[in-house]
Amino acid sequence: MNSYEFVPSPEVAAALKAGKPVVALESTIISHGLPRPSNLEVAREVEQIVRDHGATPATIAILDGKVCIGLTDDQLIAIANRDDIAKASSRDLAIIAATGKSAATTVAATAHLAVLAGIHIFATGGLGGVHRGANESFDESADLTALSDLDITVVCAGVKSILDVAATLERLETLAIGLVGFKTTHFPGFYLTDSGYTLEHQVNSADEIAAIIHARHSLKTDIHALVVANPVIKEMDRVRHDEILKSGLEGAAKNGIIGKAVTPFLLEHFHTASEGESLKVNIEIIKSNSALAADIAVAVAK
Ligand code: PSU
Ligand code: MN
Repeated sequence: MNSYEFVPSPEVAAALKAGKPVVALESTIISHGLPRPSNLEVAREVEQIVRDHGATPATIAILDGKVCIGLTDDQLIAIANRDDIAKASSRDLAIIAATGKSAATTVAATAHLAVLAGIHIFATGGLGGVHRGANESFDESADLTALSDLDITVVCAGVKSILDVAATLERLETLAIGLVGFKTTHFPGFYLTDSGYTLEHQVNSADEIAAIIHARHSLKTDIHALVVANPVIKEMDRVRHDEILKSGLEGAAKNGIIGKAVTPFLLEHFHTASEGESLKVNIEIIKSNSALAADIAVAVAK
């Protein structure tokens, strides 16, 4: 017997049953990654973009102990505005669910629940990864280990530029997570179109990615995730970016920010210090990734 409720929304359940394309969307970006009130506007817009591209959006979260695969508008409002929404990685899911609490899900937790629900395409902003100074702090996002174990294709704008990009790329390789650049061989750095690191593989269309997904299945490499790195078109001013990153890292160290608080702290610092420039870029990223994820889901379902 399930001791918790696991409920796809009627829209998502119908799409999955009919074999129609579905795209998973994470909720931590809504609760902890974007400021109010743009977080709710963006969450709604992103769902609409997925629909406009022919797929069904499934924003994933836990509300009052209920595991939700696809949210109603009231539930989106709750994730965006309620003050009791935790940030849940995979390890927190059962604890939040069984104790009747509420949480937004990170990339790791969203991907886990998506696969459990039968959804294999996922759009997010930027993946978590290895933090700068991780050789001492050991701060590496659980996104990486979770994705090494899940059959899912994640569309993202690379990893956040707040991270140690080189170390994250090494970990992606070790963890057998596939990596392709969308129309680029430059690994994107989230707010920046080019992190300075080169990608081995470039793909140019959703159909090409669908072919890779089918081949992954045949070759049984779909036990690990595939990451599609989709660079943002208009990046942040680089000089400003580097200055803000420096002050953000100093602020985090000075204030003793650790664990799951690090990423939200740095993102918030960026949005405030750049007077909204990083926010604009972040919103573009999530919109463009959602559109591409929907195109891929449609191509896979053909
Ligand atoms: N990308 C964004 N905004 C975010 C995140 C990613 O544009 O808020 C979130 C994702 O949920 C990701 C998480 O899984 O940050 C990583 O957190 P951590 O570094 O604590 O693992
Ligand atoms: Mn961390």
